[in-house]
Amino acid sequence: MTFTPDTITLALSKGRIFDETLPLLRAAGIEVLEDPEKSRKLILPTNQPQVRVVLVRASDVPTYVQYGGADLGVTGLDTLIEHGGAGLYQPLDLRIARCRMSVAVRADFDYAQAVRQGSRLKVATKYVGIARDFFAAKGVHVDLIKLYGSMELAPLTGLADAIVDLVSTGNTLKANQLVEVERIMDISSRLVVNQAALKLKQDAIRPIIDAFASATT
Ligand code: PRT
Ligand code: MG
Repeated sequence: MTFTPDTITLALSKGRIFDETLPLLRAAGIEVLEDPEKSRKLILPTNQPQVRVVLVRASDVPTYVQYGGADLGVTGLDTLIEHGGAGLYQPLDLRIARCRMSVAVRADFDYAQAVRQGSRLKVATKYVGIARDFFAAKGVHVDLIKLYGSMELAPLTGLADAIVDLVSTGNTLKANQLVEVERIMDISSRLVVNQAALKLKQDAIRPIIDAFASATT
């Protein structure tokens, strides 16, 4: 594999985004030639010599695309909002990896009353930007505690009154005796494209966007 300036690099994260992007790639005639769950490689070749996939941490996808480490990528709206979207063209809602961003508390915590009384809430989350905007719009004062994972543990240990996290089936909340008290927004994954790459590599990138668009609708 040689990487000419015409090489197209697509950033994906392992797991649900990779898995749910595969059918869209197939619709664009692109087959990834290695299974990321079996290989330790971070750069995966495809059946198209000029197209490669790079595997990055989910929260790093927008950064890779912003700075041109990848020409395009697939990222959750949650991650995209936290990143801010600078330098990114966002042509498509891919409608994959769907879930919702919610507020959850311990079943024995009276959230409605805490809000009514104007109490100051301790909120633990990985999504501090989304949480800050949401509570500010509600006029609720919060102390935000930034976490990198296992948010569900925060209300159970007394670290926080509430969490802001992604919910899909609700099983994780249920297993930890937490209840969803607000739905902040619906989440799905977006195609993001480096703005300079879109101009310079139009002929290669446009067909991919178009194929994704027809496979999505
Ligand atoms: O895992 P890592 O720290 O590397 O990064 P990540 O967690 O951001 O990556 P990944 O692959 O887990 O998620 C990538 C994207 O998938 C997210 O940015 C979302 O846009 C989307 N997505 C869709 C989800 C879920 N559904 C989801 N259920 N991301 C996470 N979850 C987690 C949630 O945080 C909670 O812990 O699953 C748990 C809840 O699931 P249920 O089904 O029990 O409700
Ligand atoms: Mg995860």
